[in-house]
Amino acid sequence: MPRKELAVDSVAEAYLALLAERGVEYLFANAGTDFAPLVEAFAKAARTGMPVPQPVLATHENLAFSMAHGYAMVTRRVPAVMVHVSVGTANGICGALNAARDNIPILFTAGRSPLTESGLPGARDVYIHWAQEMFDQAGMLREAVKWDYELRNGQQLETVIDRALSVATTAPGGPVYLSLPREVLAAPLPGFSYDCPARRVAASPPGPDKGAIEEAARLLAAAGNPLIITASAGRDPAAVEALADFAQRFAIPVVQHRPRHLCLPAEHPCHLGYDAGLYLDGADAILVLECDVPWIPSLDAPRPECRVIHLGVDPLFSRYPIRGFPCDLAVTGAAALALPQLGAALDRHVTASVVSERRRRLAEQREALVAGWQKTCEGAAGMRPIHMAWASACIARVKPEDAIIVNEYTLMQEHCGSNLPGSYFGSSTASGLGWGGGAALGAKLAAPDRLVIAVLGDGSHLFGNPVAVHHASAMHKLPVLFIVMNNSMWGAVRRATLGMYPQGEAARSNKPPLIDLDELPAFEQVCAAAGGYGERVEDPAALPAALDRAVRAVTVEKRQALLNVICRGV
Ligand SMILES: Cc1ncc(C[n+]2csc(CCOP(=O)(O)OP(=O)(O)O)c2C)c(N)n1
Ligand SMILES: [Mg+2]
Repeated sequence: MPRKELAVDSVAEAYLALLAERGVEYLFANAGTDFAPLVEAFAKAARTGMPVPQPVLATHENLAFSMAHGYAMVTRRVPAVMVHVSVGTANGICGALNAARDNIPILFTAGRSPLTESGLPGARDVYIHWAQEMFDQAGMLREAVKWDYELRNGQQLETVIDRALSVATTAPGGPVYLSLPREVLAAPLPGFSYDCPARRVAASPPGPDKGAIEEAARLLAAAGNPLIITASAGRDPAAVEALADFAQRFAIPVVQHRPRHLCLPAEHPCHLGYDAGLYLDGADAILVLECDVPWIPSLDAPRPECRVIHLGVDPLFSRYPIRGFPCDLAVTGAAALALPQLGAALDRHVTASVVSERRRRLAEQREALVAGWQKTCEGAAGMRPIHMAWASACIARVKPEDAIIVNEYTLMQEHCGSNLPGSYFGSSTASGLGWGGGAALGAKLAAPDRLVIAVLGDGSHLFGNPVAVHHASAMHKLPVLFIVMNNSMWGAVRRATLGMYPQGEAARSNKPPLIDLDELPAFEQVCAAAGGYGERVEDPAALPAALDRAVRAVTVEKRQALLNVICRGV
């Protein structure tokens, strides 16, 4: 088997070279004293031309992680993140929770305080090296990662990196964590050789069991009103095509509940929007496809006799402590592999007349749904403060077909649909806020020729460390269009309170506590302070032209832009 030899001086150099060799293009980093051997190795590589990942500086760990997340969701490649020992890890954990629930593979690494108090190269030489050490640094995030380990010596480097990458990328993907003590990185490593290509590779995605597919086909064939609910099937763009074909052939409606990816093109005739609650009652069989929460049981539920099939790489979501949706059949399998097989099996069971009757009904349902959306949008158009439906429709008007939308939960997709697989990304169901701005920058890094639009709430924008985000956009030349749907509040907290206590004190209060965000800064000026274009928009009629100007700033002037859209509350 072919092996490669590298002339390196340190483990740090070999580590970076191996990452590049294994396809890691970027290392998103927030540095500290633990980085000294890596900074040295990067500097040497810049002089010698040895291929290493490109270092991308991020001035907060949350930003580093969300940029990596954004890059990975678009490219489906593994990035590396490196943060400073225990404290940097602590700041990165929210990002790790988001990536874990979104099945995004990321090699999350952190230095470790030097282990030795003197003697070895890299031993402790700053007072923080005592206090920052922890008994179990990885213990903080073990629940959020698929695997964790510490690099103990250079001899084990190849095995450790290959294992980290193969575990992270094997479906269901997710972050892994590797700590890198400073002395180990600094240790001399005369002569490093490794397998090329790697001999420890990721496992193939699971293909479904034939019997389970046959049973699923039987259940769906027996149903008069089957329904598909999905959220993440589109993580794999090949699954979008498979789903579009499957739904179309059998005229099965598809609802995307809180989607994290585009699972079905918005104009597909089987697309029945985003609210599964509307159709649960009529369904007699439901295929829950790559979807952790297909409906909210305390609000809506299918009828007891409705049969429910769950299909996905981990259809039971085994890392969720509790998840009790009815499940008459669980099929383990990647959607792109399973749907064509399910289609072939279903073909043997269904009759053309059943399908054509269903197609007729589906067309009516879709027409009514789209007409309802249209009506809402028309009603919203003149509202001041601006209605999010109108803002979403205005975004739809300016966005090119291949634009990438990063939605930190405020865009209304029914008014701003996308058709291209890989063109829409919603926040992880872990919903650790502060993801959208960084994820949009990572998406732009992955797709420099596409317009990337981040749609954020005023609250989520602040969680995302806006100064750090705008600085990163300028520093790394990643022009993104940020749209802040600013309702001057944590509307979700208000909705939650009114939902639980509709007649309560808070509902009667003009200003219940912990909801309003008074005296918000002029977000557009923060963007402008970093060299971007910024505008505040209060008049709904002025929004389309403001969007045109902002898109122009991003696409023609190649600088970031932010529209601070003053929106209605909830
Ligand atoms: C890290 C983190 N902290 C707190 C929350 C709880 N939370 C969920 S939504 C929300 C408010 C978001 O406000 P905004 O982005 O303005 O959107 P709005 O609800 O106003 O539409 C908060 C605080 C969270 N999801 N993540
Ligand atoms: Mg808000």
